[in-house]
Amino acid sequence: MPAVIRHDWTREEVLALFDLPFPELLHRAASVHRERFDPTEVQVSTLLSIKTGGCPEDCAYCPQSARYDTGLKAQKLMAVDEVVARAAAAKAAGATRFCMGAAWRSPKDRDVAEVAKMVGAVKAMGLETCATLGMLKPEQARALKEAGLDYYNHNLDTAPEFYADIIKTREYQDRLDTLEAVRAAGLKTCCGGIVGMGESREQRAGLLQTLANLPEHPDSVPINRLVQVEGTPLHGTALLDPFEFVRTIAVARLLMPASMVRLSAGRNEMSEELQALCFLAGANSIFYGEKLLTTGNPDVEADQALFARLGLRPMPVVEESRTVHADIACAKPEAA
Ligand code: SAM
Ligand code: DTB
Ligand code: SF4
Repeated sequence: MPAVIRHDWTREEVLALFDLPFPELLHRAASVHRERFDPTEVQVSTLLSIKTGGCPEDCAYCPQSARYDTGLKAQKLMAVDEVVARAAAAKAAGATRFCMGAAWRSPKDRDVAEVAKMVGAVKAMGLETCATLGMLKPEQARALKEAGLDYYNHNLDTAPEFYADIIKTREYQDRLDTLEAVRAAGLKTCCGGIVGMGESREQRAGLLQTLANLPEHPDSVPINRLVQVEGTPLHGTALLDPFEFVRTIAVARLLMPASMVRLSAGRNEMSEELQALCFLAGANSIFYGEKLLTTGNPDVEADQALFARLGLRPMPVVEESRTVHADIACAKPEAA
C-alpha cells in the first residue's frame, strides 16, 4: 500500500524527518519514490524567459527585479513565432514540457491574451505547457486553461515566517490566492521554493510543511537552490551544506509522495555526484536546456551523458492516469 497522502503535517513531524540519520532518510525517501514512480525516469522541462527583467517586485534573490543592478538587459514580451521556434528546439532536444516565464508582478489582460496564443501554439506541437507570469486573477487563470495551459508555476518561495525577509512587495496570502485561482480553473499546479537563502532548517521544514498542507499537493514541486547573482541582496549568502539540500529533497518526497519533485535552479553549481544523490532521494524532474530564465543550466549534452551514466531516462508525458492514481491515494487515512 503506497504511503498515504496527508495534508496535516506538523512542524515537529517534518523536523523529525530532517533529523533522521542520512542513510535512514534516503532509504525512506527512495522507498516512497518507488511506490508510485519508476525511479529510473526523470521528467524534463525546458524554460524560456518570454519577458525578461524590469520587474517592479523586490524579491531579494531575483536578478530580474528592476530594483537591483544586476547588469541584466530588460526585454519586452517575445513574439509568438519566436516562442514557437524555441519550443520546437526544446522538443527536438527531448523536452516534454515547455515552461514560459515572465518577469511580471501580475500580467495585464492583454498580456494574458498574448501568452494564450503562445500556449495554444506550443500545446499543438505535442508539448505539455507551463507558464509562470506572477499573480493571476481567477478569470485570467480560466483564459489560460482554455488556451491549452496544463500547469501554472507559482512558488511559495519560503516559510511563512521567513517570507518578509525576502519579499516585501506582496504577501504570502497573495500567493495562496493565486494558487487557489489556478486550482479552481482546473490547471495543474507547479509550486515550490528556494533554499539556501539564509533560512534555518526549521524554516526549510516550514516551506515543505506549507506545501504539503495545501488543499491539494502541487503536481510539481520545484526545489530551487539559490543561484547567487551579483547585485541582488542575497548575493554572498553563506552556502547551504549540500547534504542539507539532499535532505530537503528527501523530505519533500516523503511529504508529497505522488508529486514530481524537481531538482530545479542551482544544478549548474552542483557536482554530478550531488545531483545523483538528489535523484536517489526522490527527485524525478529537472529543468533541461542551457538556460533557466536568465542564468545558466547544464548543457544538454552534459545532462544526456549524466543520464546515460546513471541509467536514467526521460519520463514520457504523463497522462491523466497519474492523477487518478493520486486520487485513489487521497482516501482518508483511517480508510487506508
Ligand atoms: N515573476 C513571476 C513570479 O515571481 O512568480 C514568475 C517568474 S519568477 C523568476 C519564478 C521563480 O523563480 C521564483 O518564484 C523563484 O522561486 C525562482 N527564482 C528566481 N530567481 C532565482 C534565483 N536566483 N535562484 C533560485 N530561484 C530563483
Ligand atoms: C522555478 O521554481 N524555478 C524556475 C521556474 N520555476 C520558473 C526559475 C529559476 C530561475 C533562476 C534564476 C534565473 O535564471 O533567472
Ligand atoms: Fe519579479 Fe518574479 Fe523576479 Fe519576483 S521572482 S522580482 S516577481 S520576476
